[in-house]
Amino acid sequence: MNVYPIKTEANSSQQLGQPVGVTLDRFIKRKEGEFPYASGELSQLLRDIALAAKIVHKEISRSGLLGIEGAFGRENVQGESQQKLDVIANIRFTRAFRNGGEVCAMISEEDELLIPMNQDASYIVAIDPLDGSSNIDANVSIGTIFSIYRRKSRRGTKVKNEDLLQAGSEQVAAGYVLYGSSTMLVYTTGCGVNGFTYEPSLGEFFLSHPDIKTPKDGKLYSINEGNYHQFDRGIQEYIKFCYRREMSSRYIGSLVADFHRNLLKGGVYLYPPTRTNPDGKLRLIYECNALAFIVEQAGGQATDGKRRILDLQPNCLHERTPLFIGSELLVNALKNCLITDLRPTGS
Ligand code: AHM
Ligand code: MG
Repeated sequence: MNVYPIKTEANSSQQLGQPVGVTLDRFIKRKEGEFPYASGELSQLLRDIALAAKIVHKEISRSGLLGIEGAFGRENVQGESQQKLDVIANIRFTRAFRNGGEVCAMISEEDELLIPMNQDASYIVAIDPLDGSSNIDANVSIGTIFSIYRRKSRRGTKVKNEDLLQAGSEQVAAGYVLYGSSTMLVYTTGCGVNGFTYEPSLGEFFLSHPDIKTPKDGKLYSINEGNYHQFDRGIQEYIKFCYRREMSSRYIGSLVADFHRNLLKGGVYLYPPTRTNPDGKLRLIYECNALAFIVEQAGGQATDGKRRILDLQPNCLHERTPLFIGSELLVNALKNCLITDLRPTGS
C-alpha cells in the first residue's frame, strides 16, 4: 500500500485546479489528422460554431445589463413568441456560417424557410440557435443545438430537398452548447462524444469531458408532469414505474440542460404527445436528431416510442416528434410501457 501519496504532474495540476490543457482548436486539428483525406472544411465549420458560441455566451452573460432580455414582439414559424436573445443568437450563428463559407444552406428554428448560403460548399447545418429561451428572463441555463449533414447534390448547384430532409443517421457531426454555470460545447463526429468547457478569460474552450459515456441505468426522470392528464396511458404507467423505483424528478424545461445532466448522471428525458402538441413539441431536424446522435455515441438510446429517432425520415423542415432519450435501460423500460399507441387520452 502506498502510505505517502506521490506527487505526480497529473495530481498536482488537479489540486491546482488547472484546465486539462487541450484546446478545442487543437483537438479538432488532431482529429482531422486521423482522416488522411479530410479537407479541413468540417473542422473549419466546427470552429465557426465555437466562435459564434463564444459571442452568444458573452451576450447571454450580460443580457440583464444590456436590456436584451424579454420578448422580441414577434412569433416564429411555430407560433411561439420570439425572445430578443433568440433573434440575436440566430443572427450570430447565421453570420458565422456565412463568413465561414463552409455551409451551403442553414435550417433554423427561427426561420420559416431555409437560408441559402455558399452554393459551392458541402455542408448543411440545422440549428436551434437558442433553445429553452422561455427561461432567459429567469437566468436559467439555455443552449444551442446543431446538426451537420453533407449535401447529396453536386456542389455548385442549388440545394435540393434530398439535401435538407435527411434522416438523423446521415449526420456527420452534431452537438450542443450549454450556457449554464459554465458554458460547455459537447459534440460528436461519430467517434465518441467529447465535452469542452469555456474559459472566458482566455477565450478558449478546453477539453474537460473526454469520451463521455452515459450510465446504462439512472435515477433521474425529466418530464413536464403538469401535462400528466394529457399523456397516453403508457406514459402514465411509465411515470408510475419511476415512482416505484423512487427515481428523482428533475425538469428544467431547457432541453439542453436536462439532456446534459441526464447524460452525465444517468436518466431519461421525455416529451410525449399531448393534447396541445399531438406530435410532441420538439423538432426532429434541429433539436432531436443532434441529441439522439450524441446519446447513441455515449451508449444511450433515443426513440419516438416506436422507432429510433435517427431512422425517422423528415417530411418538412419544422417537423415535430415525440422524444424519449437517455440511459439504455430506462428507455427500454419505457418502450415496454408503450404497448398502446401514442395518442393522448383526451383526443
Ligand atoms: P423552444 O425551442 O421554443 O425553446 O422550446 C423547446 C423547449 C425545450 O428546451 C424544453 O425541453 C421544452 O421546450 C419545454 O417545454 P414545456 O415548457 O412544454 O415543458
Ligand atoms: Mg428549441
